Amino acid sequence: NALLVEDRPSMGDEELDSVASHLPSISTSRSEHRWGDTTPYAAKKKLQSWIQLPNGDWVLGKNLSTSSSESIISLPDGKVLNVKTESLIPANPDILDGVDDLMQLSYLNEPSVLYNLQYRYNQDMIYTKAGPILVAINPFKKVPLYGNGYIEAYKRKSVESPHVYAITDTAIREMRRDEVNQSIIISGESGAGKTETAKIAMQYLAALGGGSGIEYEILKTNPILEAFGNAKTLRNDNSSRFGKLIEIHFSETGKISGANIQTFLLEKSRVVQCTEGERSYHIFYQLCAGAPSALREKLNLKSADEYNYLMQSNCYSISGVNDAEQFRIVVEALDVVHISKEDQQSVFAMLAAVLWLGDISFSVIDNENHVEAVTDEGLHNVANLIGCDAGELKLALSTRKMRVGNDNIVQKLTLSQAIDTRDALAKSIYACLFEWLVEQINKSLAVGKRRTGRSISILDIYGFESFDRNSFEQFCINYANERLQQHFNRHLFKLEQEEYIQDGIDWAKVDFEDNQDCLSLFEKKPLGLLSLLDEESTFPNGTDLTFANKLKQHLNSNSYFRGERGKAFSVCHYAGEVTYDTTGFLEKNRDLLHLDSIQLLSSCSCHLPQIFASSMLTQSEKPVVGPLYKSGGADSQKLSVATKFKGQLFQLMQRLESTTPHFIRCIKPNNLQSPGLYEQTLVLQQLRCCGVLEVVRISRSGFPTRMSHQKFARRYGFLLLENVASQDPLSVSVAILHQFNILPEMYQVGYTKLFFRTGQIGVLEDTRNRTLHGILRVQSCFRGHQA
Ligand code: AD9
Ligand code: MG
Repeated sequence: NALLVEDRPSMGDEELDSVASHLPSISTSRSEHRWGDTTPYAAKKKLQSWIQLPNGDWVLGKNLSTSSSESIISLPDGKVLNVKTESLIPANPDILDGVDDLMQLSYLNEPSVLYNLQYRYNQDMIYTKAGPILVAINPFKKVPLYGNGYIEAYKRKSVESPHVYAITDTAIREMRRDEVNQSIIISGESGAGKTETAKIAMQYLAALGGGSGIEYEILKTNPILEAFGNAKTLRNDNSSRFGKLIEIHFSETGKISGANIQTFLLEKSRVVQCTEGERSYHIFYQLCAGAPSALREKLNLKSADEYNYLMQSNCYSISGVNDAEQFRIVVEALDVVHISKEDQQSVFAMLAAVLWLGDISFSVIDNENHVEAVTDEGLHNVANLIGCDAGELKLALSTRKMRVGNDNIVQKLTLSQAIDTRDALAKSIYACLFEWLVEQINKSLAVGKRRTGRSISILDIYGFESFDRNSFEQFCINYANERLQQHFNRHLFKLEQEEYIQDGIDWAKVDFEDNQDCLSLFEKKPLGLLSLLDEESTFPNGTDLTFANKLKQHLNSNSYFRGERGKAFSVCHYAGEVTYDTTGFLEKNRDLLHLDSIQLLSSCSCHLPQIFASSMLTQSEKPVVGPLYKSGGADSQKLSVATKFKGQLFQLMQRLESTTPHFIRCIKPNNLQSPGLYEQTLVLQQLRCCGVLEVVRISRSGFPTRMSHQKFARRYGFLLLENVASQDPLSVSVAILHQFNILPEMYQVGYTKLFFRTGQIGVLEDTRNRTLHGILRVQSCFRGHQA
């Protein structure tokens, strides 16, 4: 690895090492001693810099000579380069290699951050702190960091390395100490490890707060929600297609007393449509592979590769996963969360109904291209499974009742309208089933009587997304991330501010950026992205194009918005610019299910369809004949998807505001889901998107390096050329600052600590190392003479 080439000195290593080991360390953290020990001391005498290669990767170069304009640099592969001095980015002294917390780095630049994370990742140390955040880099293999032994060690605080366990432990302690609810906010892009991280945190909570037995139930919600809400995508074999907040409640004795799960924005479209190489939700394949014969017969099940909805993506299995075995695990988990066998049968019937819906076909019945559902196996099976008359189902899929003026008329459907109606029904049944399941689970986990009202919430939510083509889903996801980012910024700002105030520092000199302007672009009424989307969604003649044009007409002067060619527009998010293609926006936002379909469900003899219908009707004020979705005005009936999501998000933020947050940022080191591969540019882009570099930037704009007066005086005091009158650490420290001409704006003197702008300590360290090296050379010469 190019970055890890060691700068081995030719002689005197041991001697230098032994002297170095007697010097006070720059930090008290144990792990740092560990890293410090592995590095030959003499390596520190040379100044090192980062040089960017044409492919974007960074390599560590040795400065052979430097003038103000040009420098001669030798690269790890032996090449010597002549480069502009201003293009060099300073590297940290080797003593800081692999530090536990990026904030300990003297130079907080991007290559140094990347290198430090990689240094640790290569040794399976996948967790690193960045100030208050935990960074977790997906190992894509089993790493020996988990289980009871580790849980016990973190509980006793006998290990200090950053870990999800450590974060969770802090959350538990702070909940008890401050009597404030806590939250663990996990984000990162698809496949970065959020869901695994959430499970690791839950494992720790269950181990520490277990005892009542409810913790076992809580852990069993994972296989259920993953079966119904996760799918294989091109990015992740087990991708969550919904956001999740699980709130775990504690009793006065510190035991888990119950939990509550809230889910966000399930990707419904996957049920009816799925890209090549991806799969629909796991549960469909599990059911087809694992249902016992009596159930197969009852549901008339075929194998997965015979259903239209599952056939289109041409992908049926996941390597290393046995769907039949998973089905057994899910059924067992359903038992644990007290879903009755009868309800389980209904759930499977709904799943089969969805699959059979996809097999219903249509035939043209007149010369105006109107169609009618074909009375075949598919239609009969669906009718049987949901408990309705086959004729009624056929009618609901082939016609639409409308109210024109004062007349009720029946309109026949064209093929594409009929397919949309059928697919909308399948999507609704599945989404309702998912919601119903979560509701049942919540009933089972309902908090017992002996609760304290204290809780720890874990948020596993999709991170910022920017693809080649971004649609309505990315629009919602990125809006959510913009909200979370604001929460994050404000929290960090508060933390920093508290520390400065505590040490008597003038914190007004720290500047923070807020993303409020971008949020306003989304939320402003009536001329924000969400309002305009809702408005256009209510117009019968509104199309994606008219929507895009309206945006351009009203928002072009907003600096966070840019109209693009055709139906597209761009938003400047905190994590970068994203171009959205509005194709499908209106339809996805309306999420239309016609009243005919709802009425059909409510007439069914099975109880799940009835529950689904009534849940849809509670959203409508009055059942009228006609398209159900209309927003604003007297006959407002169903909230648009974006508005509902915005409401959920506000609620979520309110809940989070009242908690002490702990942030975990998951990073995916490569796109191949393969162990050991660390792609710098990919990691860098994520560090930027998930706010790690923002934290780094914020602290760089403040005074990130902190050292107590004592430690500073001890470490650099011997460099003083003149004796200081008073030997107290503060006077010695101030004398050092003066001697080295450290500019007043580069540091602040607090009550207990010195606060430095980034990079300042690096200069002192270099001088110290050069001086020490000089002393040693003199000593060894002297000894040579004696001999
Ligand atoms: V998505 O947005 O839901 O598509 P996640 O949730 O971020 O995504 P997930 O937790 O599912 O990613 O992790 C993806 C895969 O990485 C897992 O299936 C594991 O194979 C792998 N992984 C993640 N974290 C760990 C870990 N700590 N140890 C071992 C891991 N493997
Ligand atoms: Mg996930």
